[in-house]
Amino acid sequence: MRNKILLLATGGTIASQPTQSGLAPGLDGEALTDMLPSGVLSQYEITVRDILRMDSSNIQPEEWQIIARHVFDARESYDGIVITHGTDTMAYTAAILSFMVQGIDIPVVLTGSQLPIEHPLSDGQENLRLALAMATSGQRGVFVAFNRKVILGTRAVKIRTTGFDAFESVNWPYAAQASGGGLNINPAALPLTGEESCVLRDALSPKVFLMKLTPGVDPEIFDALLLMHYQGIVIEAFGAGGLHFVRRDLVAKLQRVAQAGVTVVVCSQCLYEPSNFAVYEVGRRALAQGVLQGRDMTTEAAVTKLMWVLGQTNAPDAIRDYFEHSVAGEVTLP
Ligand code: ASN
Repeated sequence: MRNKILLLATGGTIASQPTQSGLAPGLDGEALTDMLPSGVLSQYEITVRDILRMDSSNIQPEEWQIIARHVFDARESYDGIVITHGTDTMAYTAAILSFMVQGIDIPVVLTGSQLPIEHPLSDGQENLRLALAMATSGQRGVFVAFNRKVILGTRAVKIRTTGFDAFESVNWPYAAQASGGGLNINPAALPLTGEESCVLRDALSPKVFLMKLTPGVDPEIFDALLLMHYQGIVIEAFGAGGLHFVRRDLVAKLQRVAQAGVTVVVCSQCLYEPSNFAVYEVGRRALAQGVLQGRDMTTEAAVTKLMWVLGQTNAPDAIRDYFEHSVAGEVTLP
């Protein structure tokens, strides 16, 4: 029996065509699957649904909720779901979906390409084939399939603007890799899942700001964020975990931010390895203000997790508890 796959098309470069104003998504999901060889297509029973037609730079929390709803509603009717999506914000969509449909018991696989699928050198067909293979693997969870590698949805980061090797699995092994031996799944890289059934938890707060520190940044920038009613701030701090308090005292400002009820999560500007703000004085002083540690989370996972957590609760203890647990494989705890 052929595997039943739902393909949710959302646009992106894979579906793009040249227009007078530049590349823009034009192809629907049917046109994407038509680009695959008939021998590949004959192995699946694919249902196509065009849910968005956007460059992923335009995909925002409202679109995440649309995608999550489609995934949730379809989960019992298909063996797997493939989502074609632009690469630019695919890692954010993959991370937030991992939180919103946690516990889903089929594979949900995002893919796209660096060149439009109609381009003679496109990576689109290959990525789509990989996504279809992963979608029939029976492995539960949300994944990104790209360039013969499959990455857990909460660990993907886009690292290249044009190279076909556009995504990396950060601080986590690949969930699967395609080779001459077929699709090799790495069970150790799959999310730990309980037996709980999947519930759609798509509430979130879009009022989360990401701040990348630069030496000498003026602490008053936080006052502006308070005035704009931000509820959460992710700080990409320096190295293993530090921020400046000499002359420009970010630590004192964090105290004000905490008093205003804003949740702050600190992580590192370094892409690889965990941060630990308990090591240096410049980090410990921040921790003393009640900030939460992002540890080895990617920025994409930290930002979307904070948005999602703030949609679930506004109780400080409950928020802290979420950050002391892994919801969908996004963090390695000590
Ligand atoms: N701008 C495109 C997008 O994210 C980039 C891509 O898909 N390669 O929609």
